[in-house]
Amino acid sequence: MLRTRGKIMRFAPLGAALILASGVWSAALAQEAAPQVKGHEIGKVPPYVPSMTEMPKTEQAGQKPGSPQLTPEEFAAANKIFFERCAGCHGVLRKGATGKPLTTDITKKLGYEFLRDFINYGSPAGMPNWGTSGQLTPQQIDLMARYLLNEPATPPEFGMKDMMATWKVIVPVDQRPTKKMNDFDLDNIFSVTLRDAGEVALIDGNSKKIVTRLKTGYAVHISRMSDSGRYIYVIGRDAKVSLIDLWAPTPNVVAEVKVGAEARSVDVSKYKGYEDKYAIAGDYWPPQFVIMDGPTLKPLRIVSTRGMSEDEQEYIPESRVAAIFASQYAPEWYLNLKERGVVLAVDYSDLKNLKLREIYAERFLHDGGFDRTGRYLFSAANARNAIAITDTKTDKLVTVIKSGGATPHPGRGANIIHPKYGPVWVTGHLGDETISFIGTDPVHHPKEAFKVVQTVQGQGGGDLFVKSHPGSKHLYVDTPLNPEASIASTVAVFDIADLAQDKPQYKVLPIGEWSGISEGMRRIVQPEFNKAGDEVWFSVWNAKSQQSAIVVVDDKTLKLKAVIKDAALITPTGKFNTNNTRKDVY
Ligand code: DHE
Repeated sequence: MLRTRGKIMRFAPLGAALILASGVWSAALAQEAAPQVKGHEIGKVPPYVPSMTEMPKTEQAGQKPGSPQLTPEEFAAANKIFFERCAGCHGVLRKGATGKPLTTDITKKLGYEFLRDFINYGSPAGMPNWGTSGQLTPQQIDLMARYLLNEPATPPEFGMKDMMATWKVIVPVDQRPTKKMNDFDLDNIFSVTLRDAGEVALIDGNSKKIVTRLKTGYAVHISRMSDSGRYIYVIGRDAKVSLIDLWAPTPNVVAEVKVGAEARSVDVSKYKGYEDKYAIAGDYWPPQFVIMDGPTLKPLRIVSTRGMSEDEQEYIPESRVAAIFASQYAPEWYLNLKERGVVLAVDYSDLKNLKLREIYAERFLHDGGFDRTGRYLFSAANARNAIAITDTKTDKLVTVIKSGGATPHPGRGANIIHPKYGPVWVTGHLGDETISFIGTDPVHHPKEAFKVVQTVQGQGGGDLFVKSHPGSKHLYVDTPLNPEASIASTVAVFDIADLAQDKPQYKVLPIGEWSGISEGMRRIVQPEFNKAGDEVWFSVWNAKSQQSAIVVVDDKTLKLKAVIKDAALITPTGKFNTNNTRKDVY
């Protein structure tokens, strides 16, 4: 199937999750929104809507006169719904992030009826229709509207004592193998997130067989590799970090620790002399990061990320740690601090006298990746439709540019050599069909450097990840969150040479159909190359109760190569090839 231009699919409901609350959730908006509330129907809430999947223990805030009274049982029930369904967008403290602020000065102005209807029907700007989609009952909606008229509850902090209470070394370092004890090609293992099973499956990239499945954190999210390639660090949304030893006869979890109530990111020290020494995890709640001993996960140093926003320089009590990147130039990590819009450089060479450098970038930073040289870091401020570029050699912001589309969502992005513009870093967009190419080479392509040099159209909105490989002549663009099943279950592939044209064609790979699965949305998510760069793996992501799979495509011929199916492959999403993750190949 060839298409010149994708169907333009504005991506209202899901883009919601990442649409910025631009400060004040004003009365004007409320008035405008009210008539649209009724009759606005959207599909089931998609899996991308952020959620606090594990409810932190919270105290009921003091009820003020004039606020609807909630019994302790009602408060507990409402709190659970809020943390599971709402806090990811609106923030734990309800100050707004990707969703509108819901502090009582605002909710009281909006009033009970407006809140009730808004929760019920959702909004075209992205609030899910919790009532009409059948996910919340009318009683629950009534409860949530009353809950929002009360002061927010603050979940507790999570300091060293709490962490130490959860820290377990399952196999002490001196009882671990001193050499590799198996025959697996450890450079070509895929650590596959089985999201709703709270497990990762390690799949041998050569035989395509499941080596083992390991219990990890709840709603497990990403895997990262130690610099030596021996250990995999996995983080769950419940902030549990699991350390997997690939040298064991059958790779196993050798240590674990819970570093907060909610987290999304983990990484390792990669600078010369610090290989495998430290790990770092970034929390959503409490807003902080934790530096751990690499081989045991013993928490060593916790740093709060609360502080001032980069723009108005107002205090932000909830500034979540989104993506983390390890520098090759210095013993440093770069952290995207979401709500503050700060790229934080953390120098790990001296944990006692920790050096932090705050780079003011753009608010609502989320994911991102390096250019192919590893020098320039591209961080997506998705709710601001912007990309902040940091020079990790000089530790300075290069610039912030508009991404060219709505809600950039690169994952790590993709690096290709553009036939006209030289080395470029690529991002797709959650909110529309735009794929943007940004020049990355100020030496040989100074005119193009750090500018969007081209935008092309893919299949539609709902893209999460783009991917290429130095050995590939293709660029893959997924669209798992597009509401149309025909787009969500397929992937667009551009021939890089065709980008020389103004309107390059792309091929559509029917991955969902190739999987042989006929049920469900068959969302195709996260292209990932094998070590050799000649195969691309795609997850066919269905609901927990349905069959899912991994489909492997031959990168040269774009033909189906293999389908990996197993009853245990429950909701596979991210797949982290050990070599490519370790060496930042994307
Ligand atoms: Fe992710 C990366 C946060 C939902 C799959 N996701 C990231 C990163 C962040 C993030 C901050 C970058 C980490 C890094 O590089 O250090 N993700 C969030 C959320 O806050 C969000 C929107 C909502 C939530 O409640 O968690 C969210 N993410 C999802 C999903 O629903 C996905 C599609 C399926 C899943 O397994 O949860 C998903 N996120 C991924 C993947 C990556 C990722 C596969 C890593 C991409 C890579 O190539 O490195």
